[in-house]
Amino acid sequence: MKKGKIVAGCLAPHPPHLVYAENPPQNEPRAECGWETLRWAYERLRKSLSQIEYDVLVVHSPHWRTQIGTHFLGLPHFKSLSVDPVFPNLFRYHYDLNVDVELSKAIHDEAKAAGMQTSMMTNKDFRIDYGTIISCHLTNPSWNKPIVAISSNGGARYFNMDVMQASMFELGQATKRAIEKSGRRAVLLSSNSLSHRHFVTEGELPEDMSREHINNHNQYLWDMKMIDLMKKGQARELAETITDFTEQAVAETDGGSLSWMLSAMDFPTVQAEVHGYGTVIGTGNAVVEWRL
Ligand code: 2X7
Ligand code: FE2
Repeated sequence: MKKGKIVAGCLAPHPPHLVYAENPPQNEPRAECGWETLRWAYERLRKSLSQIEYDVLVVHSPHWRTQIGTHFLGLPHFKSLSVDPVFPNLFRYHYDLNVDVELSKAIHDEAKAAGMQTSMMTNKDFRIDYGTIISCHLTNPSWNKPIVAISSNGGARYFNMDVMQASMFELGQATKRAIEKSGRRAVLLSSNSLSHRHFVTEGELPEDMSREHINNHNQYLWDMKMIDLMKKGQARELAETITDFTEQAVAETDGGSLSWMLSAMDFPTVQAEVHGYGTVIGTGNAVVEWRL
C-alpha cells in the first residue's frame, strides 16, 4: 500500500452565520448576504483545495465535547437535522454525510495504543455537532468526500489548559501515524474561531453588517499575534503560545483542535496562507491553509 499523507491542514471556523448567509438548500433559514470577508475566504480555500487530490476530510470540533477521552464517528452514514442550540434562528441544517470508518478506527487504534482513552461512536441516532457540519460544509459543500470526525475533550476544565493541550499534541501524532499507514491523502480541519468573546444580543436582522465588529481590542491584538505566527511559518511558537492565547483571549482553541492539527502536521515551518480574517457577532475568525 502506498504511504498516506496529510496534504493540507486548514483552520476552518464554524460560525453558523456563515452557512446561514450562504443559503444552501440544506439549511432552513434564509438570509440576505452577510460576513462576506469570511465567506469569500472560504471561497479561496475551496479554490485552493480543488487543485490538490485528497480522499478524506479529518475534522476536530470543539462542539463535540467528550469529558472522558476522545471519541470517533464509527458508522458509515449519518443523516438527521442539526440545530444550533444558541442560534436556532440561523442554523437548522439537514445533513446526510459519509464517514471513512476504516481511517476513523485506525486513528482510534493508534491513539489507544499510545495510552489515550478512546471510544468509537456507533449509535446510529447520534446527532453530529454543528462545528463538524459547518467546517465540512464550508470546505466542501458538495459533501463528495467522506469525513472522519474527532471529539474534543473537556480536560482543560477538569485538569488545566496545558494538560489538555498536551494530550491533543499526542492525539495529533497518533492521527499522523494512522494516516500514513492508511494510504489516504487527508486534509485536516481545525474547526474553531480564534478569540471567542461574543456579544450576548443580536440585532433584529442578524446579517446587519453595520453592527459587526470585534468584541474588544485586546481580542483583536491576540488574533493578529497568532495569525502573524502562522504567516511566518512559526507553528512551534504558535503551539507554545496557545495556552496563554486561549486563556487571555477566551479563544475557541480551548477544545484543542488547533493543537491537534499543528502536531499532526509536525509543527510545519511552511508559511501558512491566510485566506481571510473577519468577525462574527464579535468573535475573531481566520480561514488559514497550510499546504504540506
Ligand atoms: O460556535 C460559534 C462560534 N464559534 C463563533 C461565533 C458564533 C457562534 O457560534
Ligand atoms: Fe463555536
